[in-house]
Amino acid sequence: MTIAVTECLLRMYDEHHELEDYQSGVPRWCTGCGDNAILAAVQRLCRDQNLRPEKTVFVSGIGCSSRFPHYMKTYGFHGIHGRALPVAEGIKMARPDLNVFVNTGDGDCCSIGAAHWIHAIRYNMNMTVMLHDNQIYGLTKMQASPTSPIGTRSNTTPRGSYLEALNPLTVTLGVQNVSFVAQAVDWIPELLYDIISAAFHHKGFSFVRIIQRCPEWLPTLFEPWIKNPEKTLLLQHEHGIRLSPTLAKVYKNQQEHDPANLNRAREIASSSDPIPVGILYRNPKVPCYEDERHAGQLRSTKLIKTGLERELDKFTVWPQQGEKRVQPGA
Ligand SMILES: Cc1ncc(C[n+]2csc(CCOP(=O)(O)OP(=O)(O)O)c2C)c(N)n1
Ligand code: SF4
Ligand SMILES: [Mg+2]
Repeated sequence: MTIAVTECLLRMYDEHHELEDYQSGVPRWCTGCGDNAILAAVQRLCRDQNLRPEKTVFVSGIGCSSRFPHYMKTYGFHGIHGRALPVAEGIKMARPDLNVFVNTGDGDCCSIGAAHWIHAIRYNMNMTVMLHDNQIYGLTKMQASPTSPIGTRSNTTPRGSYLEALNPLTVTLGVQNVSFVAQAVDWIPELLYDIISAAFHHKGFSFVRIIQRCPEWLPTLFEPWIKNPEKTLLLQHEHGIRLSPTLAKVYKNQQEHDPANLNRAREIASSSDPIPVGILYRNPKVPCYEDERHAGQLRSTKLIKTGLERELDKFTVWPQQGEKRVQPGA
């Protein structure tokens, strides 16, 4: 009896996680970089959800933001530029039981990785995708990205960029099978946490665009929005985010928005001023590709054994006809 109680207590201790169980290393991001706020929110979420580190994986591409997996004491895959999503899909297909998170930059996702992004939306695999959108290539020292506002002066556009910025929200909302789209800003940590948490709880491809400050290359870009709360439109709904009284007092520009309404979501998403913050769209009925393809069954012992034997058979040298077959170990 005493042993059973001790075992039970030990198991509870083992399965309980503190913040430091998810923290790894000292981030190399610049002081004031919005990536720090995203990391803090995600580590808190993992702790609050008591996610098992060995059942959790963070996947990224290349960029400042893509250093994210290094700072999580979980599994991680710091991949190649633009390819975070196919790597994450492969992981989910092989191990649908894992909590899969993706951290990608605006260059990583919307430029070199754009084709993967579009298809990942359609596949709707269960993962939480955070687009760290600082509207610039940070790591490579300030080149214009697809989300840079028109007129952005950068090393590739010294006279100012010529094209209208691509809107990652309207793009995502335009793809078949879209199932979750939200927007957060790094400077309202309470909402950042709530939105990433809602994304995590949604079963499907949860896409969160996080407007992220890069004080190194675009130090004043979001100042007007930070200084004037009227320029942020907070979306709230019983099926979306509920605002705390403190936040509601500061951010008075609010709107009831039912995340089931796709057309309205598209209208709201097209605004960059005010910046809409909250859950734009959620449809829990869209099937996940890994379920449609019964990905979990690929893990059955029988199937793994059959697959392994089939692969090994490719390299087996069978005896010529009439030759005696030598048994291994004979
Ligand atoms: C195939 C390939 N092309 C180009 C690069 C150079 N490169 C590294 S990161 C990067 C852009 C990163 O920008 P973003 O994804 O916005 O991330 P941030 O640094 O802003 O977080 C580029 C072009 C590379 N590493 N690999
Ligand atoms: S360069 Fe910009 S994005 Fe990169 S770490 Fe510094 S502030 Fe963050
Ligand atoms: Mg960027």
